[in-house]
Amino acid sequence: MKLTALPPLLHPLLPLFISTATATATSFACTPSAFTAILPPHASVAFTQSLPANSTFQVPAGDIAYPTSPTQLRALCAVQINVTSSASSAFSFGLFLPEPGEWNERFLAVGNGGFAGESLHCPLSLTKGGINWLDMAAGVGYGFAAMSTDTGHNSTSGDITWALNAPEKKIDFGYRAMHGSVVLAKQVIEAYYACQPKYSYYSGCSTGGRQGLKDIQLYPEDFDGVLAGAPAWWTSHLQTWTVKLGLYNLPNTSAHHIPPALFPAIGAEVLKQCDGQDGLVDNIISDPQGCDFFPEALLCKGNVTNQTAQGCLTAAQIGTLYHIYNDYVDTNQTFVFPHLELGSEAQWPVLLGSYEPNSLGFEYVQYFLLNDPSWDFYTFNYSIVELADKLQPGNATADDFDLEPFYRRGGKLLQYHGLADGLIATGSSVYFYKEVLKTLLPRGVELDSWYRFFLVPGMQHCAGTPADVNAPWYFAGANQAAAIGTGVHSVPGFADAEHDALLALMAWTEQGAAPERLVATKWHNDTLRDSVLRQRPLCPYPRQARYGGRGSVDEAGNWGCEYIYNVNAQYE
Ligand SMILES: *[C@@H]1O[C@H](CO)[C@@H](O)[C@H](O)[C@H]1NC(C)=O
Ligand SMILES: *[C@@H]1O[C@H](CO)[C@@H](O)[C@H](O)[C@H]1NC(C)=O
Ligand SMILES: *[C@@H]1O[C@H](CO)[C@@H](O)[C@H](O)[C@H]1NC(C)=O
Ligand SMILES: *[C@@H]1O[C@H](CO)[C@@H](O)[C@H](O)[C@H]1NC(C)=O
Ligand SMILES: *[C@@H]1O[C@H](CO)[C@@H](O)[C@H](O)[C@H]1NC(C)=O
Ligand SMILES: *[C@@H]1O[C@H](CO)[C@@H](O)[C@H](O)[C@H]1NC(C)=O
Ligand SMILES: *[C@@H]1O[C@H](CO)[C@@H](O)[C@H](O)[C@H]1NC(C)=O
Ligand SMILES: *[C@@H]1O[C@H](CO)[C@@H](O)[C@H](O)[C@H]1NC(C)=O
Ligand SMILES: *[C@@H]1O[C@H](CO)[C@@H](O)[C@H](O)[C@H]1NC(C)=O
Ligand SMILES: *[C@@H]1O[C@H](CO)[C@@H](O)[C@H](O)[C@H]1NC(C)=O
Ligand SMILES: [Ca+2]
Repeated sequence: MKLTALPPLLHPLLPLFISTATATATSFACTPSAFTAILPPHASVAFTQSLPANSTFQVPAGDIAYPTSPTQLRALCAVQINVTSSASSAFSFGLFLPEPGEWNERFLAVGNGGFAGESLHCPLSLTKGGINWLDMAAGVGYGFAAMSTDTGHNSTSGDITWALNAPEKKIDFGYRAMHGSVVLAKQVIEAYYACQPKYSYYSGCSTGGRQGLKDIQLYPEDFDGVLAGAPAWWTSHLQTWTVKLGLYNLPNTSAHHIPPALFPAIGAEVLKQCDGQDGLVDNIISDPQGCDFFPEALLCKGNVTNQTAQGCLTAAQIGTLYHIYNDYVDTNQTFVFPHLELGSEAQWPVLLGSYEPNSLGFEYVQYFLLNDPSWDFYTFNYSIVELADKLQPGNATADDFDLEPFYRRGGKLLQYHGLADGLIATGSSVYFYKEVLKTLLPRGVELDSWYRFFLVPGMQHCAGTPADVNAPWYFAGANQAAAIGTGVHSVPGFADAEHDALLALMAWTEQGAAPERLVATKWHNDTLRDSVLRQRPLCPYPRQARYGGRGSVDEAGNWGCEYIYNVNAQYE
């Protein structure tokens, strides 16, 4: 903020006001001692770093979960603060504080996790411990003072061994590190800029989605607006379903095992049958829940010597398909977890391994639930789910559907989930939305004015789309900028509230402009962002995008949002 160019004696009061503001803004040096002076005793400064415009922030060597260094930053002060949370636990958080003149006067907390769409074999980041500098950097691109916490442990995704006999660390992961970091970050921001942020936002996907929902359930005052993608909200069921799902396809010596080499053939058959059932043959399954799929079309005919070459399945393998595409229902017809969607096959190798279920399932049981590393996943049964529900280690599950306090304080919630997500069943987001609806509608609290949920046809977990589908998936959701570059924020070329979900959330929160639709973008090459391949509207659930029948199917303007059923009709 350069104020020296202003005429010094324009108004007798003006120089006084300006000099005060300047003094406050610049008197707070980006040094450990300046931050230490304002922190409570249980918090300490790990480091500070002052970066000029267009810098690269070198991620500290220890952050093994988020090693990628963000580039092309605004001028800012980076600070990491360590916080003692109990006698046996601590967490850290990072803050990027744009220079006062670069600050948009708003706070953004970003979440952890996020299958950033880089690799099919990169597992769901449920427990990743580390500061998510890259998502913070995307926030800085808008001018936010951006914060991320390491949730109190240091691990890559898929590694839950840190949780063994560590109940306090589990609580940090469950909710305490996020809330504690939010509270302290707001204090630091207020001291640094000598004013409170006008609005506080949250953006997170996967575990990040869970963190956002958990936070507004426990602390409705924390955020004015929350963007929650593919939330891993149902910890006690999601992790145990992950074991159950993996076991459907094991052991690999059994007749019912489907080798991952056959997944592409299954995906191709699903696409063939379901693509047109949504009304438009375009390689995108826009309504997998409405598709009538006939798996027996995949049966091997006659003597097959090489199944992979034929791309066909045995009757026993078809049985496994039925398990995968059906809800997990256990004793007494108890619904445990929804099924993977038709169209999710490209991500199946993550959870449907060839020798064990994903570690996010069985390590959750071993280290998070039972504190017994010797537990054998082949002994899994429903009693494990019941135990998880009973113990709820770390109180991680975000299943308080009474979001009325958040609604009453004026909060806005924007949730989304990819329909080709192979890591967290899309139906779990639908279930969450419906549970909130069932909790609040009977009290006369409609959802449409403050909570909207968008399904994203063809999008995988948080980001990305299979190469043969090429569905528009980019709308600046959590982790998405990081998936296409290290210096990216918003939607390059379309930085507006229609194409950018975070800007949409801000317009809704600050101007009351509810998102009637979002427009998702697919470039020919997303990392180059060379030219737009197609754009499509995403519609507030349960509306669905419908092609109007005229003009290019790749232009969002030729599509509308249509109700399948109108849950809010009585209020409109
Ligand atoms: C802060 O926490 C990080 C991560 O646990 C650790 O590497 C660092 O040594 C800590 N710094 C201080 C000053 O406690
Ligand atoms: C920003 O830095 C990059 C290298 O990281 C450089 O290529 C580019 O020219 C710089 N832009 C400006 C405006 O300085
Ligand atoms: C995290 O753990 C790895 C080893 O697993 C270590 O190399 C790294 O320094 C640790 N980071 C921090 C911040 O403690
Ligand atoms: C399949 O193979 C068996 C033995 O190799 C043979 O007896 C049978 O006729 C074959 N069936 C068909 C339909 O080719
Ligand atoms: C079966 O077919 C696949 C795909 O065509 C090929 O890669 C593989 O080598 C074949 N296996 C055998 C045993 O011939
Ligand atoms: C299932 O229902 C029966 C009969 O109501 C009951 O006795 C039993 O405890 C139930 N089992 C579980 C696991 O809830
Ligand atoms: C099959 O599973 C066993 C462990 O049960 C594993 O050692 C082996 O590598 C697996 N084979 C394949 C082809 O994945
Ligand atoms: C389920 O697993 C538990 C723990 O391994 C075991 O005690 C119990 O007998 C099992 N129940 C059934 C119905 O198999
Ligand atoms: C978990 O939540 C329950 C219910 O809200 C509460 O009674 C309990 O104290 C919480 N436990 C922890 C460790 O926060
Ligand atoms: C996009 O462009 C980059 C850089 O040229 C290239 O490495 C990558 O393979 C391209 N991706 C696709 C899907 O063509
Ligand atoms: Ca279609």
